[in-house]
Amino acid sequence: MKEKQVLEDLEMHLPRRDAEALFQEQPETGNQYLEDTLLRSYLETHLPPKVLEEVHQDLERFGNRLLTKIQPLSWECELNPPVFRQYDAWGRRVDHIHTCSAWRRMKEISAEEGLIAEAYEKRYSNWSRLYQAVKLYLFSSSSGGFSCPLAMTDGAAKVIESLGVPGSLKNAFDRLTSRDPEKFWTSGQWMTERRGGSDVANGTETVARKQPDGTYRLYGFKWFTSAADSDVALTLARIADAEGQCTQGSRGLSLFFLRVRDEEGKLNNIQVQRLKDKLGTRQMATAELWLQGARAELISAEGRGVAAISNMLNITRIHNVIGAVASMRRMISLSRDYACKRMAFGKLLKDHPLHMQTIARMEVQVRGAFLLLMDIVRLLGLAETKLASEQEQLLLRLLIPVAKLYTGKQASAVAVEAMESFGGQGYMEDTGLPVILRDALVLSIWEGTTNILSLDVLRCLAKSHGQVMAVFLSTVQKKLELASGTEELSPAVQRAQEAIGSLRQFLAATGSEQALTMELAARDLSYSLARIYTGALLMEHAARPGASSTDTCAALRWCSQELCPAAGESRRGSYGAGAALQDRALVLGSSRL
Ligand code: UCC
Repeated sequence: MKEKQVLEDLEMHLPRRDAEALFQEQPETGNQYLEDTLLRSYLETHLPPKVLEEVHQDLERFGNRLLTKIQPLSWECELNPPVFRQYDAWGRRVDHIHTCSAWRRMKEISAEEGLIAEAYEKRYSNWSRLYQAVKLYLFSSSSGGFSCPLAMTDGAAKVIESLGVPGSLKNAFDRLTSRDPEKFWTSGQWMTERRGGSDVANGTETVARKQPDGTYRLYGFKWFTSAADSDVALTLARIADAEGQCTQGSRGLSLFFLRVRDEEGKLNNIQVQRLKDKLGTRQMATAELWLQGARAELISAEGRGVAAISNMLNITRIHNVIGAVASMRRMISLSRDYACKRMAFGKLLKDHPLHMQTIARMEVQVRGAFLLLMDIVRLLGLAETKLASEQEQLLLRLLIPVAKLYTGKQASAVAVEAMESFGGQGYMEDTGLPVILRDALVLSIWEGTTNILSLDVLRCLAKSHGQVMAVFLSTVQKKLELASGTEELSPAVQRAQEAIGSLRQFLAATGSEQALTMELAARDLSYSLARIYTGALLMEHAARPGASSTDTCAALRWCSQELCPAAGESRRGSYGAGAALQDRALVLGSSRL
């Protein structure tokens, strides 16, 4: 009797049926194109009407396909990472990398959607590149990691195109840019060897030996080869002379093209040592490869390998920016949806001002990053159709490393912050949210770390003898002049003008300083360029006819942060020899100075 009462009480207070059911609503997104008001307003502002009409129809269709067909495949890719089988049952070495059917389907979809082809067919002239980037941006966070091979495929196609598509590479180019899933090839970019991935000039040990037929055989060990299931790859090696000697350093490096497997699927004298055990991007096979006489074709002038592959690097770095913006947009869209569904303390999260402030701060970040990305692909489109001025080409060269390094950091920060907006659920693997975080964390590492890219910014400034900076400043100035016609933007314009003044002073003061000063300032200088330029873009967007109050708000908020951290740090003496010694003491301990 007593026992029956206890059971009845339990049932009254906490019916088991309810406790077992899901009691929080899952955050979701709809058609990512239709829901992205900033993207749509950008396209409406910039695209010619005829192009906009066609592109709009395709993007709406693509947005639906992503939602209903592609996103489920993406999750399958995450659940079924590649598996490496080194030997068959009878002890024969097979080095087989097995990828799941969803991953292989992503390859077909990429071809069908023209995710690479669009940029090379140029059917919308200078707007084709931007249109391709928009599709990749929408695809990125539903791609199950397939954005990575696409980045390298695009980079390889770009290198081949820049060589004038030589006859020997015509077939490869056609396949890399094909819309036919049966023909479509992807490419790898094998740059990293066991001495590391940043100092390519000194770290590359792979040797190329010329064969009587004019081809080469490559011997070496590639330590980090992304998308090892790709059909072809571009890679660097040192050509050995008749005595077997190689030139060391950057001037000894040449660029090669190779097929990874032959028609029967047999590896091209390549052994797979193992797959990498990575924190994220687990959907993708990244491998250590031994090149044991892999047949390859020399595709750069001898000793010009780094300059030749930099065409690829600049494209993959833009893809990195696409990935960063896409991942921020996805996280924030999910946070926003959750805020409209989740009740806490008696009301929906969206009715808690502090919660909304947190998401709004992230929204400002992604808006800025998005406009920076659009500006870069707009410039790239102009350059690729020979419509870019010399100044625009210089600006593009500068903005690529600036955007790559800045958005990589933004993406990591936003992913962590957005995860918190789901409470403990954000930390649960089966929500899919940790995947977004893990995959975002690599964006500031691969394709050049933040510091390496900051040094690339210095390289770019030095090589142009000040011309790049002049173009940068005059471009920003023009945007500010445009924005100054809009009353509400005046506090932002003023802050940006002050930041430019500080930047000019900083450059004038450090121009004559030693290399150490510039090296110590490189990261803060790059951040300053990113913040000032992005602020100008946000203002430009907010000053257009038909802009919303949200556009103005985003511009004002962006510009209320410190826009020129380099000037402040310089005033604090952070870039002197004394500061460098203090840095060492802080890190190593004074006893080891
Ligand atoms: O392979 C990797 C993983 C693949 C994953 C793909 C993911 C794609 C995105 C995903 C989307 C979701 S990661 C590979 C990581 N490694 C790097 O990114 C390399 C990082 N290191 C650098 O960038 C270095 O700065 C180096 C390698 C460029 C430095 O080499 P050097 O030889 O010391 O540099 P130099 O001597 O300064 O440059 C040689 C030439 C110069 O031209 P000339 O000789 O005409 O004066 C430079 O101006 O190359 C030119 N150059 C460039 N040109 C160098 N960098 C560039 C550039 N970025 N653009 C144009």
